[in-house]
Amino acid sequence: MTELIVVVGAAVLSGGRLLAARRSAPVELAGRWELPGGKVEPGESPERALVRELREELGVSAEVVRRVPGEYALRAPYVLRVWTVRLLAGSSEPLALQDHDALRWLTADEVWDVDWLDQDVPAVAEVARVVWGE
Ligand code: 9L3
Ligand code: MG
Repeated sequence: MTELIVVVGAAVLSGGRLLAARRSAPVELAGRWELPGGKVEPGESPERALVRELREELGVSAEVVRRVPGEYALRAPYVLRVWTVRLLAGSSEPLALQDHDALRWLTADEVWDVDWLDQDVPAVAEVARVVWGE
């Protein structure tokens, strides 16, 4: 049996808005929006992976707040799990995009205005529910 590999996704929240990031690669995902993050490395905790991925992908310092319920299927053997995250002081804006080419801070009213990756849609719905009570 193949072990699951967890992909961590960050629901970065600031001032009641959710950060959405538009992927620039690979081509089949480019232009679609996601909760930023990536694969947990062997021996790494998901929380450390989240902090590492946000530093690598966006150039920000962040701390994990709490787990968003649910587990979202990606192409096997990957599954997506999501945490709410806040940026640390002095790190209020992403500095250096690595795997993305645009960012948006979405209000509750705007959350479905971007073309989320199919796999992120149920995760974002759960984030909206826990954050904005929708
Ligand atoms: N993925 C889907 N939704 C997300 C994230 C962070 C990742 N919110 C998918 C895209 C890739 C795989 O998981 O197929 C690994 O992600 P990455 O390491 O390419 O960011
Ligand atoms: Mg990534």
